[in-house]
Amino acid sequence: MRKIIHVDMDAFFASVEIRDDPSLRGKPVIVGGQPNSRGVVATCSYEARKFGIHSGMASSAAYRLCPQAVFLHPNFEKYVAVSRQIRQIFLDYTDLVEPVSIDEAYLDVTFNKCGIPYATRTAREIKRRIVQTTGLTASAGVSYNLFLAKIASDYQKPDGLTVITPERAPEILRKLPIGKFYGIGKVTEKYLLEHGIRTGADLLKLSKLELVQTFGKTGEYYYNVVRGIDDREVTPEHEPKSMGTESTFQHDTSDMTELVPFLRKQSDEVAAELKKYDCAGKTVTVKVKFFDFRTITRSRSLKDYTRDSDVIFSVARDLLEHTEAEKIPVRLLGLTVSNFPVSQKDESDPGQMIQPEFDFGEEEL
Ligand code: DCP
Ligand code: CA
Repeated sequence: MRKIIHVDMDAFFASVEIRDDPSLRGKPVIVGGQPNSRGVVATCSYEARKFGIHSGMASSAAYRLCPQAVFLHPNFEKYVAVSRQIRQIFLDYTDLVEPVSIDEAYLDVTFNKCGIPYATRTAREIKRRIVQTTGLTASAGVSYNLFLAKIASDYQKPDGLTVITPERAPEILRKLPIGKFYGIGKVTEKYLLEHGIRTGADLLKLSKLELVQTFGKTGEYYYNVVRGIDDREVTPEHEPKSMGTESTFQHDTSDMTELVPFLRKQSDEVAAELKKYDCAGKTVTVKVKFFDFRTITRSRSLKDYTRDSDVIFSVARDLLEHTEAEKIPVRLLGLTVSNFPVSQKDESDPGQMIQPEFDFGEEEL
């Protein structure tokens, strides 16, 4: 049984603006386009939501519903900065963090770095640290799969903490409006409502065959998710540790006038890849596989990080010239740049990994 936490900041853009201008506290605040523009509402404070205002609505329509609302332009740099801060907090608890948007992430805390035995306690601590660090509140959901954790975080917004245990899941799923199920978008929701399927309880009545015939592969997912089954895993952001390329020659060769231009081309490719992913590395490695499949690697570390094709090439060439490539026919050449700047994620101490007995903690719905 896994322990998944879904964390979602409350009225995110609006909360950041209110934090930075306390005179806005308690007022309907709308972040997005101005009322006299063609813009839309990015988000709004909970006070504004009472007037029926929501994300995606035309700002002019929002103004008609609540003329006294304060309309603000978004400050994306500020939101990204907060997003980084919360992600850093998550990484103190687990490396299995999957950000889903600027203000939302899934965490798999089945094995957590701090040895906290309860997912609920972990979630409470994360919420506390988010307030401490950013001055903002988040809602958290705790459960045994991603879908239920997400439903849970939405349950008691704002500043909520909800646990969905395996015992409570069936009841919650039966009552859940059909549009809230993962993968059911506006079109499918409309279709299902037209066919009298309004809640999880209605969805439960449909057989797997019926669902697959109507919705294809997704139908199978609907069948499972309403039964509390969701096998999706928390997939952390991919952080490359190195970038490289290798290829085999058409004919084995010891001819430097063939090998060196090959390495030049590989240096250009690796440099382009490093630029594309905004990476730079300190270590250049050349791999040589000889005709008899004997393979060697030669590396050198530089003083500075580089993604410069000329620098990479000159090091790689020197490394190659110090091998037996000129004497023994070469079958394959590879070039890799590694030793990227250590991200804070890698610096954090993995600490003691413990697997506590299964328990969501003391919290009940
Ligand atoms: N956002 C946007 N346009 C949308 C939806 C959202 O620009 N149509 C932005 C503004 C939100 C942020 O993304 O602040 C996060 O979106 P959420 O859906 O999580 O909404 P909020 O965080 O604003 O509110 P909630 O408390 O309901 O999570
Ligand atoms: Ca949010």
